[in-house]
Amino acid sequence: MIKNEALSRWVEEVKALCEPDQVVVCDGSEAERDRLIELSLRDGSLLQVNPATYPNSYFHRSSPTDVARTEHLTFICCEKKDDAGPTNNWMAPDDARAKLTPLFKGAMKGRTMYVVPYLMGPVGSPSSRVGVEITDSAYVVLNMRVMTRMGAVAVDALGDRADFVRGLHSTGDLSPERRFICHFPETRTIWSIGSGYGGNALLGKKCHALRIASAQGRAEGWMAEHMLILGLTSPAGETHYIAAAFPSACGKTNLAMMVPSLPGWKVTTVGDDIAWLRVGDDGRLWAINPEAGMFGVAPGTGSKTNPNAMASVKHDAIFTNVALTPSNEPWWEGMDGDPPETATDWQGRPWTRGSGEKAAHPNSRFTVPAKNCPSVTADIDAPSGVPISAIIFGGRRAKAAPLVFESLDWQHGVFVGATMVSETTAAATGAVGVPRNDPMAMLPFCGYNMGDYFGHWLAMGKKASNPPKVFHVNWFRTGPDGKFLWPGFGDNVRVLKWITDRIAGRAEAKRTPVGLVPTPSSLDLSGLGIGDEKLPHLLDVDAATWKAELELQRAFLTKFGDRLPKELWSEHAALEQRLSS
Ligand code: GTP
Ligand code: SPV
Ligand code: MN
Repeated sequence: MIKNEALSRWVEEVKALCEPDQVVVCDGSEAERDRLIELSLRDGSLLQVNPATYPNSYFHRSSPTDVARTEHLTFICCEKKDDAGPTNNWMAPDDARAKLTPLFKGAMKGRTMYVVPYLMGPVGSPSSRVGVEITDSAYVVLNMRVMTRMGAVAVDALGDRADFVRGLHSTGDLSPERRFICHFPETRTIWSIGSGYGGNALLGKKCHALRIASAQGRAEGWMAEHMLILGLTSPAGETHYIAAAFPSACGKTNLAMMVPSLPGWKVTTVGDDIAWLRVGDDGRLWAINPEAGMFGVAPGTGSKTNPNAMASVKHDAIFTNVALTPSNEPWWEGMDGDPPETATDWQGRPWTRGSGEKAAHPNSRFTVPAKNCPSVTADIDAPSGVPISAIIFGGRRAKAAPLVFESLDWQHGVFVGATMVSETTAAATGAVGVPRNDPMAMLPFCGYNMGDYFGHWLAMGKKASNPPKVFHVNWFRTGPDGKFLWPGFGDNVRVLKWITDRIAGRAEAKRTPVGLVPTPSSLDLSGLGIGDEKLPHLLDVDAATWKAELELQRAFLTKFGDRLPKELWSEHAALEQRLSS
């Protein structure tokens, strides 16, 4: 059944280890989907949501202790600890295998072992890569077939080569005590056990397309980044592609499919979470989206904030840990209209409006094919990808970072990305709202030493004769009342407009120590009514705040010792100088 020899050998090895009752090699067909759904409805791992209003859509409730990525249980297992660097958890490969082998031994007894070949990236693209995930979860297979190009198409792309990424996954007993997400970048292998949650279990996504791919990209001269990709077309018909790196639950999906509030502007979606970038013959950076679906944050998603996401979830969706209304429709905080009087909460308990409890888990998610999204275009399947005009870094920060600023050049842009800070969110277990360094939004996802990673960014800028301009945004600055100063969502186009105007040399900017911020008149705020009062707060670069920031940056960069490129210390010194002059 499996023609590829290397794959067939590996499947036999895993079978001997995990001892499943049966092995199913997935082909990605509709018939296979129907079978998996039927089976999941029967064992209760899926419920059908109201087929009249949400055709072909299902609901999954996870174990209550398995609702987000677990960064403290995620490891980079390379031979030398220094190669994982100070920001990753490290385990020696032999130790990791010794620890996890007993957990996988017999783990699939009484279960089916699914072999899931998948292609990351457009069919026929030189940038695309093949992986195979072996899993004992039908929910994982159903999600992988949405999130990747799965089955026969991947087998074809692989041919008889042996260089596919090997991902072994078992839900084990779902105990956080026996949960490990281990990455072996040197052998391009992933071992994940004890979780069924997205980023821990859909191994094509964060494990392959970011942690393994970032290491592979460094070796091969390309980049794997936690970035959305969008196309922005002005009323005059000028199109720019923009890639933006924001940490988890900080607005990538929303920006990627935004409906602009400015008349005549149009946004198209290429990707909402991950970008693979390479230097094109023209010296520009070109990006593909390795994924084929979206695994989006549900809470906060409504027709006002994100109409394209609302349209996307109306059919062929999988909902995880949302609430269900009495009419069996999905519901979450921030959805349209009044909350229902009563609902079943994400843990299956009765819920009433006014109980003060959240009905949906803050990290509840929807899984949908990218093609469900009205703003997705054929660009997503373009083998060449799209040429990137601007890279935007962004964080969730109540203070410090202004609405937008432009970096002075590529090297300064790399420094801006490397010193990004953002408040933690529900996308990972642990406290929410705590500011932390999250370089390039890759802190949890870089598969090697981040000092070397910054060096790779600098090298890519040298390799590209025409690199994108680099910006930083912050949609989450708050005023004295603790409320967001910026309306966000569709109004973010006003910032994108300024960015493309800067690229075209049309917009004015004011020099500040951190970079170039818009002059008040260069931002199109027409019809917004936030002008005189809020704008100064939004654009303010406070010297005292940034001097404190400088010390936090120093402490963070020091961690990398001599693995930190000296250029970043030069940028730090230059910022210090600009702040004191
Ligand atoms: P991951 O899938 O975890 O990588 O998240 P993401 O970066 O794609 O974030 P997403 O777009 O799903 O947004 C996360 C949360 O932030 C949601 O609750 C959104 O409603 C909210 N959000 C997104 N954009 C904005 C914005 O411009 N302003 C405000 N105030 N909230 C936003
Ligand atoms: C994130 O946490 O950044 C996500 C969701 O995009 S997950 O796939 O779980 O990583
Ligand atoms: Mn993400």
